[in-house]
Amino acid sequence: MSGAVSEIFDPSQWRPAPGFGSLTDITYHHDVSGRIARVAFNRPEVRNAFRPHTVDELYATLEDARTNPRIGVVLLTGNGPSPKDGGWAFCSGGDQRIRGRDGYKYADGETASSIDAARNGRLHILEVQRLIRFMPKVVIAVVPGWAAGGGHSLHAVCDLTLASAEHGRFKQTDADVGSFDGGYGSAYYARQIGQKLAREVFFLAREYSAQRAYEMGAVNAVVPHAELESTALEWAREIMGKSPTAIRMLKFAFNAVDDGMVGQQVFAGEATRLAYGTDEAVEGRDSFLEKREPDWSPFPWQY
Ligand code: S0N
Repeated sequence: MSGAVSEIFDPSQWRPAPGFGSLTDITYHHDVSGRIARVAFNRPEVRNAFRPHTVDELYATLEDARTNPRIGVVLLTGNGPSPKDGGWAFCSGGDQRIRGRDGYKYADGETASSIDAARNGRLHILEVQRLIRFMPKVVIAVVPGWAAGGGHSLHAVCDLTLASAEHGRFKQTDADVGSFDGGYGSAYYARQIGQKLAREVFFLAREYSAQRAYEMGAVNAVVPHAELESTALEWAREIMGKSPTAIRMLKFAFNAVDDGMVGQQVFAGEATRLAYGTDEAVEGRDSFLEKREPDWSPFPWQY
């Protein structure tokens, strides 16, 4: 099918997002209404593992979706299947061929003096996690295959997860490869499924089917593989029928209890934005500008 980036991608529903023609590791589309974004890992030959460049593209596309006022839902997924063996993946985390002792093994043509020391060893996938977490839009992990390692953490930080019944697989390999996501990937994940189960997932690094992940509370729905993306679009369209302000405030309210002072700051910032739209706040501003005492008399002490 012309324009297809993945076997279960329907090109009639999507358009390439403008301004992102040179992406290599990620594909980025807007749906035909221009209100839903699809961001996909595009390295199926390595189970959609991310290298630093992948994370750069992931961040840029998600940031574009965040700042597009027409977009309310982002589908985060992985293209597939692998041309090598037909395997499917959402994302298998950090590309272990790139990772070195210092977190960065030189690519072809790079030398110690040619790489940017300021970028050396950084784990900017955590910046992507925060972008998903603090984006005032709904991010749905659409899991067509493996969610492993840092890919498992990404699904955990997304607002919702839909998984392929046939190919969806979940595995937290961090302890197998000497890696650990000590933030949203583990602590917040434990909030989702409970401490005992989360510790099992991390300490034993076993494989879980989509159905088992659903039973554990880590997945919202298990969907026949061929219908995964169309179902995700249906969910997204249903959410797009809701109040943008209500969705934004709800997401930040859900976040606040686990995000400490930052969670309070984000929620309170949105509350202040709403308050600025009231006549009461306008009176406060105008009284200052007009060098007079504010007149609060029209505004009751509501109860
Ligand atoms: C996903 C798994 C379970 C799939 O198993 P399956 O289906 O048996 O396929 P394989 O034969 O294993 O894989 C097919 C081909 O894909 C390659 N590949 C798979 N995953 C990766 C990967 N993460 N990095 C590089 N290559 C990968 C395989 O090598 C194979 O290639 P060929 O055909 O050439 O042999 C299974 O593949 C698996 O367990 N994968 C590893 C999962 C993992 O441990 N990920 C890393 C965990 N940690 C993190 O992600 C944290 C993030 C992070 O630390 C980080 C961030 C940025 C930069 C670097 C890092 C870093 O890791 O330090």
